Amino acid sequence: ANGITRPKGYRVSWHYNPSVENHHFGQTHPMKPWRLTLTKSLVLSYGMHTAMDCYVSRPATREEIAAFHKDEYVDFLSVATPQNIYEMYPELATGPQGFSSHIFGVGDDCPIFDGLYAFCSNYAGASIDAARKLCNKQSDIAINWSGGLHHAKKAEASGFCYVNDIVLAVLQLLRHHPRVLYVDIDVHHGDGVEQAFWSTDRVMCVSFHKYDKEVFFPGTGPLESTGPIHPDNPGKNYTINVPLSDGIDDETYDYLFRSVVEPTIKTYHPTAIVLQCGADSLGHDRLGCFNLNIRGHGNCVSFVKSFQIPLLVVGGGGYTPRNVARAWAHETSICIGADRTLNPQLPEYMPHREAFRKEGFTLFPNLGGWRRENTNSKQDVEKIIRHVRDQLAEIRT
Ligand code: ZL4
Ligand code: CA
Ligand code: ZN
Repeated sequence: ANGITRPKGYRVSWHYNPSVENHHFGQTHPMKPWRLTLTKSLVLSYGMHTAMDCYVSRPATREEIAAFHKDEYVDFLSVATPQNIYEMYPELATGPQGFSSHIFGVGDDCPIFDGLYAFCSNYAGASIDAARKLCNKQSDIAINWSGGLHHAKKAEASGFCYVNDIVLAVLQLLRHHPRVLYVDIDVHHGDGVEQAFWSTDRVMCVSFHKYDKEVFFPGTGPLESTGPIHPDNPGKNYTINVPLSDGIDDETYDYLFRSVVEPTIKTYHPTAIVLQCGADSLGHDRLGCFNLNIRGHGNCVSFVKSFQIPLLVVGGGGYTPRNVARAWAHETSICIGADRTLNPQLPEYMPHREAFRKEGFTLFPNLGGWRRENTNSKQDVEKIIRHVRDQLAEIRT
């Protein structure tokens, strides 16, 4: 009745534990788990769940989290509460306005909130479950919109990320897959994933991001940062960074994305791909500075999907909740092959429909041409493409 059919010939799974919605970083903190509630609302109201294998994911175990994170850090995350944190670390009480401490990265960006460990283990468990579905070939595309927290380090929370579910999922994929490609379209640099796999040629990391050292978080990811310098290090040239300036539009992004990702896949021959779909690269994002529309963002998913390589799709940033939900619902429809049949007007009856009133209840509001113009010149773009082409020539064996 809703026009959604199961995809013929391939399987899509959706991994989610609604308990992640119950956690709050704090009143004015930009990270709102509410965006996940809205995403779920759209996915279910469009009837897209009928085209996927839907799993309520289980929390990641301590051991699974410790596959990447340091034991002391996992211990810390599992016991820290807003009540005991100042007793354990009195230094935290004296931090200045806008700080990040040296105590496992805790601070304004990464506060200790009630149920923090349950939140972390649940979003991480969903990514690990999704990776397992790909490994045992029960899914061709596995989706976890609550994951994609790419900044978390081995023993440090960073940029709203505590546990790096992407690294954990990639480690799972590496048990069965010789080469994993990681592609990151969040407006921020995927530094945590890059750092974790810096010295290996079994994972190739590609991040597109706004780059302005010392001004835009996290300040890493220049074009020249391509892996270890030492010629004997296997990771040399297995990192690709695409630094961008404000205001990039759909057309420029699409051209650049295709020009980087296609030769990367054709050179590296990944046997699995992880796509981080951070929605803060959309126009009108509270923290972002790009001008992408929902369709422009979604074109990246369509393009990666077209290679028909086992694909793990995760969320990430995204700070204007209604647009995050629009983007991830649209991208779910791309994964199940229903993007052409989905009604661009939102379902008449659905939970939280009012949240979408401002742009007139459409899935595709105009998010371009906002706040800032495109400051990425044709020359900047061509320079990036040449640099990537030369870099890939180095790894061709
Ligand atoms: C906030 O209003 O650039 C945190 C963070 C908390 C509530 C009240 C505290 C007020 C904006 C951001 C003081 C806040 C000062 N509250 C925050 C260098 C900074 C130090 C911390 O999408 N201050 C750090 C992180 C980035 C910095 C971006 C993106 C994650 C992802 C994947 C992470 N950190 C300067 C900022 C607020 C806050 C308002 C904020 N933090 C905006 N940008 C940052 O890539 C999920
Ligand atoms: Ca990125
Ligand atoms: Zn981001």
